[in-house]
Amino acid sequence: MSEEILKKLEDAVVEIRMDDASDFMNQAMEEGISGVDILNKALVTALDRVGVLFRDGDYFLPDVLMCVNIYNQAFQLIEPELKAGDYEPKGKVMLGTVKGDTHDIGKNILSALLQGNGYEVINLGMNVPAETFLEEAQKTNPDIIGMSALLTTTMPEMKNTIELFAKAGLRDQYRFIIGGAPVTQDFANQIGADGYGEEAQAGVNLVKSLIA
Ligand code: B12
Repeated sequence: MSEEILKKLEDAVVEIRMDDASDFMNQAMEEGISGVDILNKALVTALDRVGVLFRDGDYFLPDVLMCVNIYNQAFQLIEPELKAGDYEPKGKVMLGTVKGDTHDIGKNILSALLQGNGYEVINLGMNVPAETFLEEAQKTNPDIIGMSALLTTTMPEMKNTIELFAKAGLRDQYRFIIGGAPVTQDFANQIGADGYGEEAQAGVNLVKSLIA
């Protein structure tokens, strides 16, 4: 039964049926399906399908934006559950999507899961220049700095950011982790990042191991 509702929810997001999506979201929550399952088995899978439709030219940018809008409304309903956890911060993580890049869905999922796992998150948002990462790090002193990029053209900003910290003599004060669909472990090695997470839960595990 729950698989069926999740599939209906996924289809409604992909097919831009806002009212249906809202109904299926309510049904899923009433059935007691966990926020993590709603996220991973309906909402993220929906965006994967939207990505394929966009890539193949079946969907255009306005279609993608409408899907993201429905996704965002659904995500808001489960976000409190994802964030609810024990509240003694285990460490501080600063997150941002790099300069030139306005994709923030994946980063925000990581942010919610980290908070749910008891980490304090400073979320700088999207399109964050290297200089802002540096200024904010000096102000807030995080243990870990996480950068996200979804465009091959913005991935080099991750390298620029780490290099700016190195120039300022501050590289070794922080651990840098990176992620986003085009990013790989090889790329992380190339730019001297301390870790790479393929998906948000892997990012949480990475933070746990780096802080422990
Ligand atoms: C939604 C979307 C948009 C939305 C973004 C809305 C938003 N607020 O984020 C809008 C419509 C605005 C958009 C715009 C554009 N987009 Co777009 N978009 C997408 C789409 C369909 C989904 C991305 C997404 O959110 N996925 C779901 C999330 C959950 O996945 P994720 O981000 O990868 O995150 C997961 C992991 O990667 C990881 N993770 C992410 N960050 C981090 C960070 C750390 C530290 C860690 C550990 C882990 C981690 O955890 C997450 C959860 O598991 C993708 C296609 C795709 N399948 O990726 C294209 C895609 C990324 N976009 C693309 C393009 C080209 C664009 C535009 C240039 C289009 C245009 N012509 O204007 C613009 C660029 C705008 C800009 N300057 O950034 C291309 C990129 C191609 C490339 N090789 O660079 C893609 C791949 C589509 C395609 N196939 O062509 N887009």
